[in-house]
Amino acid sequence: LAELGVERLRSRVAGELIRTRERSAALTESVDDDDLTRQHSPLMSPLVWDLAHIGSQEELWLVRDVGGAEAIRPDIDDLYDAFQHPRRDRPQLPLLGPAEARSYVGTVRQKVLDLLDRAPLEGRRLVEQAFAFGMIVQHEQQHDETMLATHQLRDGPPVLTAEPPPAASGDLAAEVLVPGGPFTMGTSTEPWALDNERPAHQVHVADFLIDTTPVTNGAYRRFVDGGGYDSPQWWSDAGWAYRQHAGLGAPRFWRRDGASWLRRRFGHVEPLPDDEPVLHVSFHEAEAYARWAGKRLPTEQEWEKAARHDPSTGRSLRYPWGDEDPGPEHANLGQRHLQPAPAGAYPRGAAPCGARQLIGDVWEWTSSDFLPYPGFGAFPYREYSEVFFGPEHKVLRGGSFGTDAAACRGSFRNWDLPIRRQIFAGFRCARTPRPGELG
Ligand code: AVJ
Ligand code: FE
Repeated sequence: LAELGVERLRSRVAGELIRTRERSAALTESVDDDDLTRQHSPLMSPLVWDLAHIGSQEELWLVRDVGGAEAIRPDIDDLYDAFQHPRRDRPQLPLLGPAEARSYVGTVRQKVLDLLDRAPLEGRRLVEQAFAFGMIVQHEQQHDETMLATHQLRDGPPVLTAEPPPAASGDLAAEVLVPGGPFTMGTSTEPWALDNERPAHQVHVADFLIDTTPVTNGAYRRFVDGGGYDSPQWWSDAGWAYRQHAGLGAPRFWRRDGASWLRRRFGHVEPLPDDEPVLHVSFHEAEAYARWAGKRLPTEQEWEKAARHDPSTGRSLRYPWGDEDPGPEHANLGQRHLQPAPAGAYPRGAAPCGARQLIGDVWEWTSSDFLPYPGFGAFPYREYSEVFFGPEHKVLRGGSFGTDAAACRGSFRNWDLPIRRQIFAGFRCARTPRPGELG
């Protein structure tokens, strides 16, 4: 960080803040005020809550904590505290209206850009301060992905547009072997890594095979059409109870059309594309599919080893393709496309083991609970991740087409409840080699 030079750091941070705000604006300007204030699903906040919450966090962390400035709107702290009000209750709160919310986030941002101009960004506090700005960029980007999920839940004609993703290329083996041995998991050097990604530590992972690509709609459809949702043998007890209670019969947003399937995507109803990674499945559905396929979900450790371990150097890479920041040739990130690319796209994003699309396209469920790494220290707040550690949350890895590069890397950890389907999540399978299989 220090090597970057303070002026370059300032302009990089300002650039990221501005670029991120453009996305928040696009997501909240593409719908009318009624759409902004309405709740499209009890699982989600009204879009106008996310918008003002973005400003409120920015006021708390940057204007007040880093800048030491006076509060702008201390009266709304509680309204936008995610821990005080569950999403389902947020539409009943006396929220700022669309115009007020826009003007509030603009006021906060102006103060933050002024602060960035005069922040000393030096000495002992450099890393801490630069991290606080990075954390706010990532926080806004995470809410932009959440707002994109709200757009997916919203009824009505399409309002968002994007070009289609690139095609698949090359003949791929279905799975690749990752030989057993140690690797370095997590990071102590990635400047914007959040507390839960730290510190770097050695982990021993036994031989495993992992799918080269995420599981596709075509493959998943065979599970659905073959009665997978009516066969408790494939499901865990908790998964089956959830499947029964929620009356699940297919991934969210699928609709039967005679013998085939349609899916709804940001207001477009279209034939289900067989070659695209399956999306909008819960952990329980992913786990049931894997068992049906004679496989299992990868552990978080296996996933990260497949994504980052470079056997030629023994190092862990920042991304599957190397240490270079993500570009459009590497991965489907940043809402550049509003759907996953077909399985087998992004040859330049392949990991050393040969697996593709580990970053971008769809978040991937792992079999692991969200737990701290050895040596974990909460930073800057317990509320960012520590309060979520435990068996009730499962880890997702890799980011989706809705995730921005600023909030995605090989070490990045996402988490959610195993019943959640509105997030842009799919999965890939793994398995332990059969005795004698490897010769
Ligand atoms: C990391 C995506 C689980 O959205 O709940 C946003 C990110 N934390 N505001 C979430 C987050 C606080 C978080 N996830
Ligand atoms: Fe938040």
